[in-house]
Amino acid sequence: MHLWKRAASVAALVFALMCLTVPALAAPSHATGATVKVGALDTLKFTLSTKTAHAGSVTFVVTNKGQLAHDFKIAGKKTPLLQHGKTAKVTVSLKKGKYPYSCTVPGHAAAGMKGVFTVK
Ligand SMILES: [Cu+2]
Repeated sequence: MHLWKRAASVAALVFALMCLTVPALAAPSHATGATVKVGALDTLKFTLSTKTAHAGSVTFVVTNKGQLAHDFKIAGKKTPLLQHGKTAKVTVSLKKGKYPYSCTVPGHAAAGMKGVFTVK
């Protein structure tokens, strides 16, 4: 009786661990590529949901959370100029390396609206 209870709780623990680890293991195997959420702010900064990805297709979903117009440029591609509240996607195929990104509105990158995205 006591042993059975113990076995049951171990099984429950193993199941709980599997639930935690399986999505983490499954994520990189998706061939569809990574998605990065980008927020453009009037403080002339970008927020990125992650600054790293594995090599392959990476889609940047860029939302302008500011009042000013902003865009997002990376690896030779960029979103249209986004007005307040607008969202656009840019998908690039990236190899291992470092990719600078920036806002191309004059003065914005110089003021800090830029960064580096790392592909592993
Ligand atoms: Cu900008």
